[in-house]
Amino acid sequence: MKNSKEKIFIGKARGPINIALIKYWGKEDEELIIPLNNSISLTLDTNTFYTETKVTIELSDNKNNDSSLQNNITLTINGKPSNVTKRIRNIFKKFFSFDIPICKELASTILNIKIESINTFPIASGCASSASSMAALVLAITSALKLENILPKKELTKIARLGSGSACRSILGGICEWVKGTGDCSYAEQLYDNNYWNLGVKLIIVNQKEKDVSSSVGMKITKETSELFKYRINYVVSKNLEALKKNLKEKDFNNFAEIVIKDSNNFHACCRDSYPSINYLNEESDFIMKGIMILNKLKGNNICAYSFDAGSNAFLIYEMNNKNIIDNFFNYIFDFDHTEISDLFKNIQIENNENNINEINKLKERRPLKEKILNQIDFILGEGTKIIYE
Ligand code: 2P0
Repeated sequence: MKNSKEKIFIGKARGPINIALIKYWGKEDEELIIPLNNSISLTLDTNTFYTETKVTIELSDNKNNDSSLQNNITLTINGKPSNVTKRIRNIFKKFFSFDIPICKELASTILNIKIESINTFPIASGCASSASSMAALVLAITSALKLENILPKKELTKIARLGSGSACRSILGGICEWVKGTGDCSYAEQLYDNNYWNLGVKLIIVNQKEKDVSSSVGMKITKETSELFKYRINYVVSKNLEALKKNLKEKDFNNFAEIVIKDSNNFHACCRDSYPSINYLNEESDFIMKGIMILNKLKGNNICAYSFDAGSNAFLIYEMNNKNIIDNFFNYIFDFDHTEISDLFKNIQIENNENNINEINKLKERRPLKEKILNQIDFILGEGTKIIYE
């Protein structure tokens, strides 16, 4: 301890969002954040949407050696002071519990800890801000304590889980599974890296407001009240997990998209079935779902999947070679460009006949006001949370 008087520990990391293909909803253990089911997700790139977190750990001047005194932790998000939650404290506690010299040393010291976080997206709008921020925090602490070559990735996913369940999947890149496990042995693992399958993801933002019911509260209500949810946990999820893994292995996009769409639908049906009923979706979400179902039907196979987290913003998933078709189709039905319908059919390679024209024009008549479509962001798969060395 004598030498550490001079020490100051600084680390920085950038964390991505992830979109669940098979959703996590419901906890077996609230405190340890153990889920009721395994989930699978895509980790997105950090070009536009990310959380960047800097952690500074300093020894406190407080001479009082009473170990019951809590460390002084401050948090700012985009420059504004924010609440330091019990979950954040649990993350630090976990780091200080390891049988590693620096961890043991800090565990017996009173510390001043500063967390400075910046994120680039609307908080609490179903854009997984807690996942990217908790993953970034865990890697920033790892870097500050120089533990990146000591703690295995699997351990880091377990720590991130304590901050927010879905954060464990954001630690890793590509396509990940959060394995429910037992006791404290719940972790995420990579199924495939980000180069395995050339998938793109488009996020269509139709709402930036904070959601009425947080995910943590929502999943508790669903678990306690929804009969349909019992069926999801006992039957639907395991069936979807197995099918999705097969589709991933075979890169079978047609069936992959069907499972992704059905799991999103099933999750939102369980929310609706809760008492009181929870609805994360809105009219614009419905329009986007309908649009994708019509596009897939006219194409004769699924080229685009949709998935909605606990929010009304749509995540569209497609193979990159079909990205232009999806762009053209949505630009047309949202009325964002002045394409003639005959040109649209050429662009999206669909037969230009009366039935198809009617179907698309009927859909377009129901389009949301342009100002309801707030933003569209294109992603590819990313590499997971990265330490930033300065
Ligand atoms: C998911 N969601 O798998 C699901 C789908 C939302 C819908 O994980 O209480 O913020 O921190 O563990 O991780 C959102 O829940 O909840 C979420 P906590 P979290 O991505």
